[in-house]
Amino acid sequence: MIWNKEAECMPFEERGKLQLERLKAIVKKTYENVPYYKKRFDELKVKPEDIKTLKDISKLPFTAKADLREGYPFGMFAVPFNEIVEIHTSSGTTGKPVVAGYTKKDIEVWGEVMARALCMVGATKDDIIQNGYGYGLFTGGLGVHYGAQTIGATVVPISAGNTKRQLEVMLDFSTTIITCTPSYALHLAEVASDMGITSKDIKLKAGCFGAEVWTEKMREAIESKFNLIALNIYGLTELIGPGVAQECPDKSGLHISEDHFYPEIVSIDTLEPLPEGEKGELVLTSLTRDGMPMIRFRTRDITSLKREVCKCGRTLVKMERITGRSDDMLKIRGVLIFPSQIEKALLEIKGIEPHYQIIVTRPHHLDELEVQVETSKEIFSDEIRHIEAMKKKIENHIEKSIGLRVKVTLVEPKTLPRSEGKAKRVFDKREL
Ligand code: DLL
Repeated sequence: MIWNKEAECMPFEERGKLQLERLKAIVKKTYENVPYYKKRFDELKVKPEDIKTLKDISKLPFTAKADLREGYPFGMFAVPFNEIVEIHTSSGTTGKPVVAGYTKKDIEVWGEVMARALCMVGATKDDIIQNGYGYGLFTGGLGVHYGAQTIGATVVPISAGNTKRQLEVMLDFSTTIITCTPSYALHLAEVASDMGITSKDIKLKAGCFGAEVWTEKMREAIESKFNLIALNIYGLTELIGPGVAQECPDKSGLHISEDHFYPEIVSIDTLEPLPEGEKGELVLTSLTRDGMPMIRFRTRDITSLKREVCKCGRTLVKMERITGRSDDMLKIRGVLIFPSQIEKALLEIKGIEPHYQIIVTRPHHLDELEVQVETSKEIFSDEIRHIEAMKKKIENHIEKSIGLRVKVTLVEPKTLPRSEGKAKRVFDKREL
C-alpha cells in the first residue's frame, strides 16, 4: 500500500526538479529569517542565489547539534513565535536540549510523512495502532499519533512503559499494529511469554520499530515471537521526529521522504560528499520545514544511500539501516547521552579518580548502564557502609545530571585498565 503515490513514486528527474525548487526556497527563507544562518552564510560568502543545482548544496554550511544548543531555546525559528503551535525537545537531558518548533503546516507535513510510514507497514483505516512510543516532549508518541490520525486508523495512545497493561490492552483491543522501540518489543515478548500469552492470542500483523539502533537478529526474534512483520522507522527531533525514513515490506532499505528531507552522505574524515552507495555520515536538509528549517544537519548516523525503483514501486531513495554513529553518543532507554556527560558528573564528586568505565548491557531486553569508578585509597579502605553511601551518592548525582538511573560499582584504585592512546571508556555489550 502506498499513501501518496504521486510523491512516493515520482520519476527521479521530476523529483530532482521539485527538490531543487524547494531547496532554493528554503535557503532563501532561512537566510532572510534566521540570523544564525545569515551569519554562517555570510562567513562562507555564499548567497541564496548561488544555489543553481542540487549539487550546490555542498556550498552551504553544516549545522551541528551544538549550533542548535547555542540558539536555545527559540533562536533557530524562522517564523514569528505566534505561528509556532507545538514544541518538542531532544531526549538528551544534560545542558540545554535541542528545541524543535512546529507551525500548523509542519504538523500537517509530519502527519503526511508518518502516514506514508505507517502505510508502508500496512496500516489502514481498519487498523488498531497501539502506540508505545513516549508521548510528551519526545517526538515518537505524537509523531506516530499524527500519522495514524491522518490515515484514519484507530490509535491507542498508551505511551511507553507499563508492560503488563500494554499486553492486556493488546489482547482486549485486538491490536493489529504496534509501534515502540525494538528493545521494548523484545521486552514485551518476554513478559508475554511469562504471562503465558502465545502468538496465537495476539492479533498483531506488523510493528513499526525505531528510535534506536537494532539488528537483523533482533528483527528475526521480534517477528518470530509475535508472528508479525517488523519494519524499521527512522527520524530525529532536529528534522521533525519519526517519519524521515521508513522501511517497506521489501526490507531492502528505508525510504527517505526526500521531497521533504534532502539526504547527503559525507565522509566522516573530510566531510566531503561521497558518491552514492558509499558509507558515511547522513546529512539532512529540511526542504519544507516552516517553523525551524534545517540546513545540512549532521545527524552523526552512519549509513549509505541506494537509488533504484524499489520492488514496492516507490522511487524514494533508500538508506541502509543505521549501523552506528560517528560520535560516541549512546542511546540508553531512549535517552541520548554522551560518555563525557557521565565523566563530568563523576568528577564533580570529591574522592573520585578520573578513571572509569561505562558498561552497557541489555538484560531482559532493557538497557542497563553500569559505571565502574575508581575511588581514592582513603575511601576504598573505609567501612563498608561508607562505601555504600558513596556509591549511592554517585548514583544520585549522575541521575540528577543526566536523568538516567545507573548502577555504580566502586573499584579499588589502579584496577581499571589504562590505555596508551584514546581511552576506551564505553563497553557496549548489547550486541547491536
Ligand atoms: O528517536 C525519533 C523517533 C521516534 C524515531 C520514534 C523513530 C521512532 P531523537 O530522540 O531525536 O528522535 O533521536 C534521534 O536516534 O539520530 C539516531 O541516532 C537514533 N535513531 C532513530 N531512529 C533510528 C533507527 C527519535 N531506526 C536519533 N535506527 C537518531 C537507528 C535510530 N537509530
